[in-house]
Amino acid sequence: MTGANGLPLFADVPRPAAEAVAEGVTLLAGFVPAADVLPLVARVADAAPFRRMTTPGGRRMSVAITNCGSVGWVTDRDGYRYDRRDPESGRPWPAMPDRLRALAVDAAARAGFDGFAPDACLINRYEPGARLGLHRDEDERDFAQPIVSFSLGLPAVFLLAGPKGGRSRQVPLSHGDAIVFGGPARLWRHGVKPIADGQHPLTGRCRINLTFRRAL
Ligand code: MD3
Ligand code: FE
Repeated sequence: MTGANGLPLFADVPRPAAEAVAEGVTLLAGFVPAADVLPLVARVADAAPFRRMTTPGGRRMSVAITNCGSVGWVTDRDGYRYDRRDPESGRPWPAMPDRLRALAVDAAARAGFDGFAPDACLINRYEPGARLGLHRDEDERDFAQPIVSFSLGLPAVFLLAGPKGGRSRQVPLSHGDAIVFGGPARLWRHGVKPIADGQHPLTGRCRINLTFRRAL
C-alpha cells in the first residue's frame, strides 16, 4: 500500500505475530520500539541509578536494578518487597513514563490480558556473566494480573521451569522482544542464564530488561 506520493504507508505494516510459548506465555517478537524506549530508560536511570542490591541471604545480585512507577521492587537483608521510595536516595521512584505504560498495556492486551494496570516497572541491567537464578515472582498482590517483559540489547536465554520440578525450558530472548506471563504461568519458576559477552549497537555491552507488574 502506498500513499498519494507513492511512498509506502508504514501504518499498515502488520504488527509482529504473537507466539504461544506455553500456556499463559506469549512471545511478541520485535514488539518493543527500542529507539523510543531506551532514552526513557536512560532518564529513569539518571534519577534512580542502576545498583546491585543485596538478597535476604546476604549475597549481592549480579544484575543491577532500578525502578519506575508508584512503587519499585527492592531487596535487602530484611527481604524482598515493593517500596514507594528508592532506598538509596530516600525519594519516590521516578514516575512510569506514559509511553512505557501504554506499550506494556498493549502487549498484555495482545496476549489476551485486557485491563492490565501496572504500577511498577522493574528495570534489570545485565552485564556479561550476570544471571538470574530460578525464582518465582510472588511479591505482588494480584496474580490474576500478568507480568510483561521487554528485552533490549544483548540476547539472553530465559529459563522457564513450569509448575512441577523437572527440566526447564529454554527460550531465547532477543533485542526488541516482549513476552507476557499470565494465567497458569504467572507463578512458574523462571530465570536467566549468564549473559554471553558481546556488544550491541544500542545498549553497548549489556542487556536491559523491563518487567511491568501490578504490585499493590
Ligand atoms: C515468568 N526477569 O525481574 S523477565 C524478574 O529477563 C525476572 O530480566 C527476567 O525474572 C529478565 O523477576 C525475566 C520475564 C518474566 C518475568 C516475570 C515472570 C518471566 C516470568 C513471572 C512468572 C513467570
Ligand atoms: Fe522474575
